[in-house]
Amino acid sequence: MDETPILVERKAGYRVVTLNRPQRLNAFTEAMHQALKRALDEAEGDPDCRALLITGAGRGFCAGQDLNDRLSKAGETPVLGGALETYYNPLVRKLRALPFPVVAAVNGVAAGAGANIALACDVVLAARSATFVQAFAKIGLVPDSGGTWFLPRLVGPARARGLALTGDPLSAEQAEAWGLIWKMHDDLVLMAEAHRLCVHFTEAPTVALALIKRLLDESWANDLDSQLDLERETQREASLTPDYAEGMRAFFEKRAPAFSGRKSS
Ligand code: T3D
Repeated sequence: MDETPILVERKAGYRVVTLNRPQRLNAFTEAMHQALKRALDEAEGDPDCRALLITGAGRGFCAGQDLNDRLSKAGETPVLGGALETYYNPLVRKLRALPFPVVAAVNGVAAGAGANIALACDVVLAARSATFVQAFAKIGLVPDSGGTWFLPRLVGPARARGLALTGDPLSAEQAEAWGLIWKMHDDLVLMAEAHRLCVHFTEAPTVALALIKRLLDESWANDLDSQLDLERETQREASLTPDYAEGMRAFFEKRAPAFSGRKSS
């Protein structure tokens, strides 16, 4: 069943990573984590990769940890934390740090760590039929994979508490209305929209986008003064890229810019 837990498709300028354990709603096993890590490392190492699309095979996006791997024998109490340290936390950190936009196309239910891994992506699109479920409290756990960080920042403390404490599913429509995700699309057009966005990113000033990701993430820990300083330094960095020069030329020549996405020419 797990022969290929992650599928990778190379497109012109971006890659599509599909979580591929549809019988278990793409729940995570160690093999799937390892394959996903390889896929992300390879995308990061490819200078021609300027965006990444993550989606799920079948009717779900991802149901979080495969609970079959946590069944304990009689008399044993499993102590969790190891998988967070080894797999989930590095995965969330990697998604945030990838030097290009990561688009999640949430094609169906996203539960537990599956929901929060989607939220760790830069732009989250969801099918109308998708749901987001903080399933953890239903089995006596706490949200992980960044859930307690993303939720209050995205939807505010009251809604974050409601979602995390009840574990009730949130529809894609409500998720969009609350600002948990970027956009909901009808099921039939979700993937076309996700690809369209990735193609857009392949033509974008990739280094500036990576700097934007960093600025927005760091803003949570900064006061306004420090953030202004960081913007000044980051703007200097952006202005040294060939894409800034090209953007300026294109503006004055009244044409579309041809961004290379490279750090230097
Ligand atoms: O180290 C650590 O463990 C800590 C890390 C924790 C990270 C976590 O993610 S903890 C949270 C784990 N996830 C869950 O608790 C979610 C469990 N699943 C559900 O609550 C429901 O399946 C869903 C709400 C996601 C979807 O419900 P529904 O009715 O659409 O589908 P279903 O019938 O429940 O599931 C379909 C099949 O997938 C089913 O198998 P079957 O009966 O057809 O053979 C079901 O057992 C399987 N499945 C769904 N989620 C998981 C799973 N199998 C293993 N692990 C799962 N997480």
